[in-house]
Amino acid sequence: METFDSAKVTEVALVEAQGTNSVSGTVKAQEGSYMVHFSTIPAGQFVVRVKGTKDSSVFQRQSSTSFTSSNLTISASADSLLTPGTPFVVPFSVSSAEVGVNITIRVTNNRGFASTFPSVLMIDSGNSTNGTVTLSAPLNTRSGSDVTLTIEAETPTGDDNFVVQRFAVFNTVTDFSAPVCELTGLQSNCSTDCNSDQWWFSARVTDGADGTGVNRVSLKQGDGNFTATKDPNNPNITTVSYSASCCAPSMQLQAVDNVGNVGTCSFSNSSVVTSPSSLATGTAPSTGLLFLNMIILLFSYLLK
Ligand SMILES: [Ca+2]
Repeated sequence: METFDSAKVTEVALVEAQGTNSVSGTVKAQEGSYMVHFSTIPAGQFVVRVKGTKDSSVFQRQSSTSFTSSNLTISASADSLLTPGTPFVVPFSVSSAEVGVNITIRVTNNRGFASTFPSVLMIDSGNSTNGTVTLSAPLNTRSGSDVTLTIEAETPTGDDNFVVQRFAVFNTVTDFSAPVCELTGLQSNCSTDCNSDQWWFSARVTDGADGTGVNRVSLKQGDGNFTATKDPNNPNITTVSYSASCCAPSMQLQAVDNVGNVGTCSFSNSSVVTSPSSLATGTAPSTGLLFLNMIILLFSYLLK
């Protein structure tokens, strides 16, 4: 164990993760480090607790990683800060008393971030082998949150062990709002025979003044004729138009900004509804739109 400046380690114990039993070790100070000897180690998972003194006050630390007694060991180390949008590489090392065996690797994280890793590692000579886990956090992951990564290794005979690492998320992106939709035109001449009639609308999709911009707009629900084009005069605006049979009076579109915030907007031949996910900077329907809706409602009422 490495020393810290003026700190003095007085007690090191292995504490059962599930339970209260602990095993104290014999601490022996060596040059710049401490050697701790344990006569036995707990069965199952345990953590390492260190007590000592620093500047005449008492301190206590506990390992964030739990261990299990096993012939297989796994260790990992990486930067403690993870930046979303940048692949985050966690090198790890597996060693075993057995040689010439395939070690199965399993990797999970509590945030559901995408990860890549070797599913099998071969220990041939030297009793150890290395691998890397690459974690990819979406660009719109908030700063200040953290992620817990678990890397587990298992031998063909069922001997297994794991290492747990926690990383803080640091993000310079501040756009957490989905794009919003604004109705710009609506025509709905739907009679009682919906088969012979069409409805049509146009809308503007924007990501707000502080947004990262609209990346893509797609049809999520509906089988009408859908187009989405970036305004040639203003790249911050995507113009959408949609026409469909009056027998299919509603549709949904999905708009994604440049950091992956997803908004859903719903439109129908009589009104416009935006979902909560795109309401962050949403605009209320304009008076003109309300007036138009009233005419449509009146129109459909008269037709009944
Ligand atoms: Ca945005």
